[in-house]
Amino acid sequence: MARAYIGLGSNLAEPQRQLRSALDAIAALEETRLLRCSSFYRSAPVGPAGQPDYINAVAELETALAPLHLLDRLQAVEAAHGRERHVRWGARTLDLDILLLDAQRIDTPRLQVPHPRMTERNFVLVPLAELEPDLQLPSGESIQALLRQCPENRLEKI
Ligand code: PH2
Ligand code: MG
Ligand code: MG
Repeated sequence: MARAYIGLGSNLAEPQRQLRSALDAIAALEETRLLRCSSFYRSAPVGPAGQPDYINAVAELETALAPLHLLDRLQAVEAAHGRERHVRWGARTLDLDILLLDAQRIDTPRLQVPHPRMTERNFVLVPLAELEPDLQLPSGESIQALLRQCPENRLEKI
């Protein structure tokens, strides 16, 4: 079994409802156990201007699915929540990102783990640190050090 941390984000169609529904869908995945979820956070959008605020959270899973199978299942959950892929970093009903898979490093066109932009995003680091305040990334960096270096972005626990 691998321990996985998944970033959840939504800024359309009742974002909190999207995240709750996504957690139900993740809990129902085969060979996977949903262990915990962080608080929900409201965050200012990073990316194109003029989009609504996001709701973000991080969930902790245990899974026997291979990394690309987990990605397939998470993308199916996104699609079932009306996710459409138009604008990079544009508004979305549901985004599920694999942040970490144990200490694995994966670098393929479809999947990069750790998530390549997670260290610059306080809407990822803050909920992740809520779950795992002593976490070390595969790079050896501690989450507390990353949090200190991370750009400020409006973030509020709900
Ligand atoms: N996701 C993005 C782009 N920008 N901004 C916030 N605040 N939260 C997100 O989850 C987010 C974003 C692309 O995945
Ligand atoms: Mg994302
Ligand atoms: Mg994504």
